[in-house]
Amino acid sequence: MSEPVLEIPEGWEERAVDGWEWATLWEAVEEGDHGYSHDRVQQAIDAGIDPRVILDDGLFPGFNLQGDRFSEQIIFIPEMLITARAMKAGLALIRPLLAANDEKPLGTFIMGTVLGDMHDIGQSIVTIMLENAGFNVINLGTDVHPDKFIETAAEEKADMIGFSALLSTTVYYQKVTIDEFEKAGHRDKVHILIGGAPTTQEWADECGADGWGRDAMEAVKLARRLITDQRGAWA
Ligand code: B12
Repeated sequence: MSEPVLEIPEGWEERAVDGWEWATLWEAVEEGDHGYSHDRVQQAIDAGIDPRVILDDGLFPGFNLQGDRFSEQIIFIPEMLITARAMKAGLALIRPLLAANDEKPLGTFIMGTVLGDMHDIGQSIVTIMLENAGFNVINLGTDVHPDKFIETAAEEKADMIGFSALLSTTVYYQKVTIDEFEKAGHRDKVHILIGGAPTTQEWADECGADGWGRDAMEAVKLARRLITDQRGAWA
């Protein structure tokens, strides 16, 4: 077992502004200081730093360091949770900037983490990127029951749905939820995308999804490609 180290993003100085430093934010996210994380991200926004740069260079290094420690069982749920909270305090400020888009939405996308799974950082980032790309995204949060996905998709006449899962035990619910759409007679009305670290293209094929996104950028590319193919109409 190797001790995880902070991975400093290469070339971060060129992407920030003169005299800027990220070290205090890396440390704040690592230590779960959500108040500082919020304030430092606000300062970065005020200084005119690109929100994507704030996410990648400012917020992720400390989060990834703690994530690696969590995976190695050097830290446990309480520490990981406070780091996640600090990450989300920063994400909340970046979100409206990335999503500022007044044009007619490309389509309605329902996003959620499947039943039994509480992980939401990855799907929140995908949500932000989809909003930024022009989708109207309704995020149902975590631990979402298949019925809730179906009910919301019907209410909102969704074009696309995304199921996130981070646990090898919950990826199964991606298939269960897809099967429930089939049983309810709605499967042909929506494009279904899946994602989350343990998922693969093979799993997407096996569980009957229309696509798999390795990361947020791929999710956006996929959604933009699929939206051009109209599905059956909602009643
Ligand atoms: C943060 C975290 C937590 C936090 C979650 C906080 C939160 N609000 O999300 C807390 C502490 C609550 C937690 C709890 C647990 N966790 Co946890 N957690 C993690 C950790 C460190 C990071 C996950 C993360 O946010 N990654 C960063 C994001 C950006 O990546 P991502 O989610 O993969 O998302 C990207 C892509 O996958 C994709 N994507 C994601 N969703 C979607 C959806 C669609 C539609 C598309 C197209 C793409 C897409 O785009 C995203 C952005 O690029 C990982 C380990 C790791 N280093 O990954 C473990 C990890 C996922 N957890 C794990 C475990 C075991 C647990 C617990 C069971 C621990 C326990 N003993 O109780 C509980 C389960 C609770 C539950 N029922 O869900 C294991 C899972 C092992 C497995 N294979 O099943 C991991 C891998 C750690 C490990 N190695 O042991 N965890």
